[in-house]
Amino acid sequence: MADVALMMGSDSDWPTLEPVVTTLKELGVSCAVRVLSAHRTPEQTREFVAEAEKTGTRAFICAAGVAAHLAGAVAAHTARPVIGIPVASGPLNGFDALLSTVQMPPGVPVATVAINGAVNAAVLAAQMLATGDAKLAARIADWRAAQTRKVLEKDRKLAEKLKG
Ligand code: RP5
Repeated sequence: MADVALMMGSDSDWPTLEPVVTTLKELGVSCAVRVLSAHRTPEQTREFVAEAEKTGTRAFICAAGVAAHLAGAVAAHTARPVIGIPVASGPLNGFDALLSTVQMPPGVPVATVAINGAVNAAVLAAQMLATGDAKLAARIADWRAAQTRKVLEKDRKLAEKLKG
């Protein structure tokens, strides 16, 4: 049983999506990873969503490029939260995937992050799960505090460099 399922339209999307897995790991959220396509494996996609729901998956992250219908197709099969990542592949560099992912009809939402927005998809999924999990909420707060410290450190280093 994994809390989150990451689904991608092709293994060629994986390098863009690896940060989903590393970020969820940092936050202590378990994740199943599958290559499944809305167009090329429609039946297996539907079956996986049903199985994942049965075994307790609480959110789906779906990533695809070009005619990116995976997130929408998954959202059609589940009432659990679906987060879409448009992937920059193909001649339009992800603009096609962005529109295909974000422009869902009313009643079947896909929470769409930026093109290639792997880290934000993971953080958003964790934040959704954290609404009912105080320990996870605390881990997210720590993670964000670490991020703040990193930015402040960069600010300090740049100021030092400019001083001369
Ligand atoms: C999309 O087509 C995939 O999500 C990928 O971004 C793109 C290219 O797929 P491959 O030809 O590499 O399998 O469905």
